[in-house]
Amino acid sequence: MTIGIMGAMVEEIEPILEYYKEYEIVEYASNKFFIVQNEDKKLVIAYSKIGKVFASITAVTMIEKFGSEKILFSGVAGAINEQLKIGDLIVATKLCQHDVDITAFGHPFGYIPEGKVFIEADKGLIEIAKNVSSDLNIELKDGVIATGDQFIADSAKKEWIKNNFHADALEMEGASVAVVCDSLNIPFLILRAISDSADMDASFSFDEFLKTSAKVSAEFIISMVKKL
Ligand code: OS5
Repeated sequence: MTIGIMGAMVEEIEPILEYYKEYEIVEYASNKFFIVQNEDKKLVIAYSKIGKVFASITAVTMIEKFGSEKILFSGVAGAINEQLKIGDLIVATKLCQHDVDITAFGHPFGYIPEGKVFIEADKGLIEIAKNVSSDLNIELKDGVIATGDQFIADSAKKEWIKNNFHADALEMEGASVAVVCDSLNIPFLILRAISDSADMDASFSFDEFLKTSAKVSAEFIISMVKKL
């Protein structure tokens, strides 16, 4: 089985590459893909670069060029739900694009004709994540993740996203990976560990906790791969 594992920033995949140690590097579409042969599984690991467009390119490439049959995303996120603290893990049950706005034509925020506001993640992969969390006694929350091409560092913007989409966390790539995988019928899971609270302190918190929170998420993904 071929599994795609992606992050947006190098810090989000570095702990995974350090764990597997040996890989072949294939350069394609202005990106590097790290290929690991792990017993019976082939892993295709990459960081996309930040945002929905780069994440979409990477997800499509993992599927169409490298034959990934499942996609796992590992990274960090800003918390919306006040119960989510720095380092806490959240797996997306469904994802939306908070920056899509064609409301001038009477559509709801986040809606594109012939698309959907929310895309559900694969229930089987979420179930495996829950089993890993209980086996390892690691707390794993689930909830709605909102994605947009904006680093949110403003309580009013965060509140708007919370009220419109009932989102628990926000980031800049997950929903685009969801759109790609949903369109191509590929099961996917979006896992994030909290790096900040998307408020006025977000950039400082992000800089402080990017590496540690990214590692929390990456280590969980490594445990999940063993169960696939
Ligand atoms: O990938 C982006 C989304 N990530 C999740 C996230 C988030 N998203 C939105 N709002 C928040 N409050 C969020 N908290 C966590 C994280 C990431 C955010 S964008 C960070 C950009 C930081 C940066 N800019 N330049 N560099 C780093 C240096 C650099 C230089 C060369 C190559 C790459 C990076």
